[in-house]
This record gives sequence, structure tokens and C-alpha cells, in this order.
Amino acid sequence: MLDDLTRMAEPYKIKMVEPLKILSREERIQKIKEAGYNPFMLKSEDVYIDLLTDSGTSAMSDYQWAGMMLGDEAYAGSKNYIHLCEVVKDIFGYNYTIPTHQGRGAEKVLFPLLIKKGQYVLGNMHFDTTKAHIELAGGIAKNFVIKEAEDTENYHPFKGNFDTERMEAFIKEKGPENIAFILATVTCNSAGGQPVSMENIKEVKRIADKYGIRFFIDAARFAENAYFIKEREKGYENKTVKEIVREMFSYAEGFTMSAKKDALVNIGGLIALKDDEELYRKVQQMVVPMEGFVTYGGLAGRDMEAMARGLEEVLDENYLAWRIYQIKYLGDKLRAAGIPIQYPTGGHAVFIDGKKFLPHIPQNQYPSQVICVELYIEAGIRAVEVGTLLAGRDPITKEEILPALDFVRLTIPRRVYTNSHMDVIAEAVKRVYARRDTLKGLKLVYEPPVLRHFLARLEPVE
Ligand code: PLI
Repeated sequence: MLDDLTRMAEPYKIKMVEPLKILSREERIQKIKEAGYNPFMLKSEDVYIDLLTDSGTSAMSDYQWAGMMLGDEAYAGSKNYIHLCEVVKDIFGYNYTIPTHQGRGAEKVLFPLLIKKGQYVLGNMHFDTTKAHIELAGGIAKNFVIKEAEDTENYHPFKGNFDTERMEAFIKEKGPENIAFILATVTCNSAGGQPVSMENIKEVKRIADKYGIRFFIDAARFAENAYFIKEREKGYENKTVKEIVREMFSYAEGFTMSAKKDALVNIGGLIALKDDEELYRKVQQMVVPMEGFVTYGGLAGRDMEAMARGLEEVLDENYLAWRIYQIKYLGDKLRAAGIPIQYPTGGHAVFIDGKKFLPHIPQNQYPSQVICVELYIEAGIRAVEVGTLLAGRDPITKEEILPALDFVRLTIPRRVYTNSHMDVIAEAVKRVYARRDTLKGLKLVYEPPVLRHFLARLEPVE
């Protein structure tokens, strides 16, 4: 049972530490210049607090590390694979499990089996690699997240929900035969780590059944989503998170998962299918040339053992209560200082609204990227832009896409930083905010044609 004390401190203690290097302000100014004003180009050892991503950055538990020593490194039929299958069956109720090297590996294997050229894949909001793999498989990615997600100021308990009316109208317009499948991303990363309600998942399932369309889940942050359902959705307050997860996944026929998030491991992914044996056979055939034999899919036995244990650990409700509380703790500090963020805070990150933070910088001068650069200069914090730089260009007109949501994502790795670090982050954001009127935009000096944000180089606008 949860009690108030759970939220006062981390429900784990530190057994091993990794020292952090702290550069001077002058050194940081030099480093970010050398990095082309792109935090992806920084060396991690030059970063004090790394908020680039929550993906693959978790601290594993002693129980997971102990499992690493029990790796059965057999090419076929590893006992760790069998353990992983048992855990997936126990948590999600799915019969078929196929490991992959990470989430995008799962997408690369599964999507071509589901998409015919020119078909649509409907989502609340597809993650960028997900969109890329839909397009590589010949499909067209469409987002149907509710409009409340674009209103960062006002509270909505489930900003990751589908606008099911708009989606159904689209299905009628295009014809169900032109829809490959529906994919619900839980939590919805691109909208701010926002959860999807059980009611909404059920409604998506109802529509999928009505039109004979397949329904899958992008399960990267499944446990955080389930915890929000427990906290916010009527009728779920007395269920366990595990029961909620089981119900969520009962409505879908399969999932892809980046295990680098809620499975609490540094590498790994999964495809799991409820009971479609025919699709399972096809996935097996595809995974062998793409990722590796069906019982390892690009992972070592020890990685699969750590994943199996991580999937169980993440359902610990004391852990989840702390996790969600820590993000809220940072978000509340920023809001109290008048800093515009996506409200309420999501499950894995605080998202600063870059357009509201720097209204004087035009969106095509990357206001959110400017804030990332300044956070590094201010305190050695590495955040990530999820806005105009990431959105890239329209493939046909080559015009820059100006997304409605232009964010700085302060992504919190799991079990890594303490609330003292959250205090430093909040203070640094406040100091940048205090001098916001003096900040200038950025312009591109090197722009790769695809996924430009990773390798782009920029410089300040004069
Ligand atoms: O990074 P991968 O290949 O393990 O997973 C891709 C992926 C799929 N779905 C979702 C919702 C993601 O968030 C995701 C990866 N996210 C990253 C890397 C992130 O920084 O958010």
C-alpha cells in the first residue's frame, strides 16, 4: 500500500556512484560553440546533469545486475529468453514474445508486415522513429491527439488521448481498407509524456473492431501510463498497476516496446502478440535476417534477463509513485516561478513551452534550441529540443514545418538523479528565464536531409 511517506524520498538507496565533472562557465561556452550549438554533439563527460533522454539511461537495480551474471549466452533457446516470455505472459497476457535490439528494431520488423503501400497508420502522436518506420514501410503516419494537448497552460488529466471522433471521420473518409492499423503510444511522448485513459483505449478498440482495423500499442512507457490511470481515472483507484496494465493490453492485439524506458534496461526492445499465430510466424521469419535468431533478437542472454527483471520491478507502486512525483516536483517548481510548461507534467519529463518562454524569437530561429543552449551554459544541463529543429522540413515543399508544440524536454532518467539535482535544474531554468529578453535566435549552418536535429550545426543569429 502507498502512504504519504513514499513520496518524501526515493524508495531505494545508492550502492554505486558515478562522479560528475563540472566545467566552468567559460569552458561550457566554448564546448557548446564547438558542438555547433547542438547538445547532441557534446561529449557526455562535459555534461553535469544529462536530461537528453530517459531512454537507456536508467540505473539498474542490484537484482537486475545479479541477473546479468546469470546470462545464458546460447544462440538458441536461452533460459533468459524463456524467462522473458514468462514475464511478458504474466504481465501482459500475451502468448508470443520476440526480443529486438531496441524499440525501432521492433518497428522495423513488424511494420512492413502490416502496411501496404499508401495505407495510413493512425496514432495519438507517433514518435519520430515510429513515423520514420511507417514511412519506410510505404505507409503514411497520421496523428489524432486531442486538441487539449496543444493548450499547454490548462489541465487535462489525459492529454495523450485520441480524438476518436476525428479519427473515426478520417476512417470513413479514406475507407477502412486504407488504414493499416491503429497505434496507441502510452504515454504519449511527443505531447509531453501525457497518458491515455482506459476509457479512450477502449473507445479506440471499439472503433477498430467496428471497421475491422488492427490495434497495437507502442508500449515504451506502459507502467507510467498505468500509474496515471490509477491516480486519475474513476474506478481504477483500488486496482493494482499490474491489473491496470493487463486490462490496457487486453484491448490490443500486440505491442512494440522500447525496453530502454519502462523496462529499466540500457538496451533492448520487444514485439509481443496476444494470440495471432500467423502474424507471429511472419515476425519470426522477418526477425532472423534483421535482428537475429528468434530467441535473442539482437540481445545477449544477460540483457534479456535484466529486461525480464526490469519489467517486474517497474510495476512496484512505491517506485512509480516516486517516479511520477519527482517529475511533478520539478514541474511545480518551474510553474511556481511562472515558467510556461506542458501542464500537468507527464510521466518522464518536464516539457517547457519554448514559444511562450521566448516569444520574441521567431519559431524558425528555434527558440527551444536556444533555451537548451542556455541551460548548458548556465549549469551544464543537457536538455533536448522537441520542436522546430526536430520537426524538419516538408518533404515536398521543403518549407520548414512549424509545429504547434515547440518544447524543451527536461527528460529525467529513471532512478538516476535526486531531488537535489531537480533543485539545480529548476534554479538554472529560472536564471535563464530571468535573462530571456537578452537571448537571440539560432540559424542552421549545416543541415542533414533526414533527422537533421541529431547532427545539425547552428550559430547565433546576429
Ligand atoms: O529508441 P528506441 O529505438 O529504443 O525506441 C524508439 C521509440 C519508440 N516509441 C517511443 C514512444 C519512443 O519514445 C521511442 C524512443 N524514444 C526516445 C529515444 C526518446 O528520447 O524519447
